[in-house]
Amino acid sequence: MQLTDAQIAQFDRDGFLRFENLFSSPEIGHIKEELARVSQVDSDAIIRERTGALRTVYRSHEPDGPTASSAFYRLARTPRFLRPAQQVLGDDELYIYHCKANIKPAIDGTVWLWHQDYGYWQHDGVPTPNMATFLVMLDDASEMSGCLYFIPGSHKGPVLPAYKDETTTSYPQWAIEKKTMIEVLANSPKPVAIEGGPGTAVLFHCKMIHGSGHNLAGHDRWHCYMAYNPSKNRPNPIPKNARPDYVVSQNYAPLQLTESDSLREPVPA
Ligand SMILES: O=C(O)CCC(=O)C(=O)O
Repeated sequence: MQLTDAQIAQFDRDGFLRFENLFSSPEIGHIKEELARVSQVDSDAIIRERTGALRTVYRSHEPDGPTASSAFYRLARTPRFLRPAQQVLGDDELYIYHCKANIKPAIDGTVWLWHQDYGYWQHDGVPTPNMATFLVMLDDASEMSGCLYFIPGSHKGPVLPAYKDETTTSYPQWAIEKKTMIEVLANSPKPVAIEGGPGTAVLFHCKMIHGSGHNLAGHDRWHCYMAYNPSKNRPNPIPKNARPDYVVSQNYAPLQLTESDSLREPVPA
């Protein structure tokens, strides 16, 4: 899939682009089956809420490892994701910084405080904020079920002061300081609720200010994320206490665009 000049200009202006029905229902069904399968394994790459409910499943895009899935391997490389990511980052040599599925279960699934992804990734040693993430909705994402909110155009601003929040949820998060965030909200365009149905995809910039609320709905809100980084922008130096490979991948080999766009094709031998 090739973005038009108008789409690239829109990404540059707003910091995100939406793609309705980028994946068909059978494709989403297949990804969900695979995610349900890998989320049963016992692995550090699976993060739980304090209640014990699933929060995040990492690293399903590689050919090996306990959470590996051929559907996610293909999703990372599909031209529907990879080509637009190459275009907005202006670089054909991209690798997956991390792949994760945020489960946000019905009733139990909790908040992601306001943050910028690069607010974490700078601490991982990534030299420049030239990264982008594709999200695909696997369920209905609504305000009730804890959809994301974006502040349009916020990727144009600075990397904001953040603190490591270790109390709000089970997973430590670099969150934007409260005082700063209140000022940002008072002086920015209204946050946009990123609602949509299964198969909707959204590409967003790593400085986009975003967050999401609790899932109050009676159904899960599964989202899958592929974060793309140019190989030349890999963490350098790698910090002494680097986060594990499932969250900050050390496989910097550029992904190859494939002719086949099928998520059912097996991982090559
Ligand atoms: O899945 C969500 O609701 C938010 C996830 C998020 O913002 C992140 O992982 O950086």
